[in-house]
Amino acid sequence: MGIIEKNKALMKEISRIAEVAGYLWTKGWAERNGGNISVNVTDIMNEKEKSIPAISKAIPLQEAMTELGENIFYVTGTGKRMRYVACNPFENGVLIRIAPDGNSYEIIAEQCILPTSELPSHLMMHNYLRKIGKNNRVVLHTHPTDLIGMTHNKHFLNSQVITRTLWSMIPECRIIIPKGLGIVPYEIPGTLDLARATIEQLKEHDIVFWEKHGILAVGEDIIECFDAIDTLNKSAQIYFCARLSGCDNPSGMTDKQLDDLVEAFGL
Ligand code: 2HA
Ligand code: ZN
Repeated sequence: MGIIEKNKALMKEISRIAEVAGYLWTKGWAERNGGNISVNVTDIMNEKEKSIPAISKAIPLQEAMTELGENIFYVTGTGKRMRYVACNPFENGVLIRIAPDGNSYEIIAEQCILPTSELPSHLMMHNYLRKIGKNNRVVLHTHPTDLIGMTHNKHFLNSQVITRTLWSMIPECRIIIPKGLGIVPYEIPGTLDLARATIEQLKEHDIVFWEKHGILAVGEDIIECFDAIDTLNKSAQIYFCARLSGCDNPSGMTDKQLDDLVEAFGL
């Protein structure tokens, strides 16, 4: 057994990532290689584990990740499918270590698989969140069908409008996503422009829509990130069901009903 596999906390975290990858696939949100996950696991590794020899050469990053020097991340692999991450997280993802100066990274386990094409944008987000003092260890990106469908409607490409609509479909949504949603107009996937626009939205939100593409959530815990997206998608489904039931423009819960939740749950 390798040094990495002996770390029970790390293995538990990797199995939680695999659990969520399985949910993304069974939900139908992870066609082919859709979606990607990165989790900062530095805090659950000891010094010896953190300094294991690299299995790749240093791979340069386009921008220095000054806040992430020597940090270690589990990241899903480029072109890898969530349904396979679910059963074999180390054959479909890697542990990477950022160089002390933040200018490059190297792969340290288990196999030399290249990380997701969205790695630069994930790292930019981790770097930004660390800079502002947040302990958001997780960046989760996926393609939830119902939510993406809503971003095809121009009316919903407004943070306040889509937040109000989804909040008002079911009380849990107001409670579980208290900061609402950010919106990023369409950008080419995997680009730093998409990352920069997302970071702007992360100043006020933990969940950001990418128009006609998908959703990105940041947080401390991967299961909670999944739960938040799942709750939002459920709200979107209720919106569509309300329309199918004959209500052309479901108004949802009233402002007063939403405000009462803020008071009742101390949001
Ligand atoms: O990893 O979802 O946005 C595939 C994607 C890119
Ligand atoms: Zn995507």
